[in-house]
Amino acid sequence: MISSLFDLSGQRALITGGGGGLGLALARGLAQHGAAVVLNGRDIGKLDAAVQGLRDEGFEASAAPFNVTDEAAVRAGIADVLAGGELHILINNAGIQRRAPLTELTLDLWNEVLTTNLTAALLVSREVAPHFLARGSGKVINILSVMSEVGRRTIAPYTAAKSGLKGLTRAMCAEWAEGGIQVNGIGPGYFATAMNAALLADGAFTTWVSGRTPAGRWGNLEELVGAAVFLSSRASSYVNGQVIYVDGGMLSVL
Ligand code: GCO
Repeated sequence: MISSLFDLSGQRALITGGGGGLGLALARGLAQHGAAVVLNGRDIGKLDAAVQGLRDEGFEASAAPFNVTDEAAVRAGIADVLAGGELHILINNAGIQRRAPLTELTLDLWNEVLTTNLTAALLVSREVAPHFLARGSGKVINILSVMSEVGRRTIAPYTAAKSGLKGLTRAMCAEWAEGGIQVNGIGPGYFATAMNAALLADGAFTTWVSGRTPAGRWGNLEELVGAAVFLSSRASSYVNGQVIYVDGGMLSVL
């Protein structure tokens, strides 16, 4: 008898920033393990195309277009998602990258990155958690980064936000674990996403990443799915406040 420990049938997952890249790869992975997925984003055209793509693959998918940085829009957006059915899994994946030296950093750019990469996770989770607590179960997965542990030149806002998100993951664990919610993080290393297009176009940088990573290469998006399914399933019922780094060993070796 095959164990159903990682089976997500009957579960419904909301993925912020789910219209492409890492978010869509995670959504597809959860759908491949039985979950119905709700893709959030701001670009309705992109969302609809992503949803249609998943439906063409035979998966149950829908769109939830709202701005995760806007408190009122989040409240209304989550109300719409919950009106469409039970929610069991929340993946806070929405994120942006802006690169500039600290001495040239504008307050607007700082706030834009901190709001999207950190505050949004709070706004969305704060709306969803009461629903999970009322039922006594739920999964929150925050998408961190190796920048939750280390720094790199020109990306201070991103590094501060992802470091803060690690702390927020623990704070959520502290307050929601006894209510039956597991809150954990996934820390991707370097993956070929639109956010990293400028880096991928830089031969010296891509070579540096491969050389700096014990696995000797960048990650493939589907290599993030295993950690997401584990943290979304019964297999992680006693795992809380943890971070799984999927980074090819980058953080473990000098
Ligand atoms: C950068 C990249 C990184 C990666 C990722 C690594 O500028 O170094 O954008 O931040 O995207 O976060 O974990």
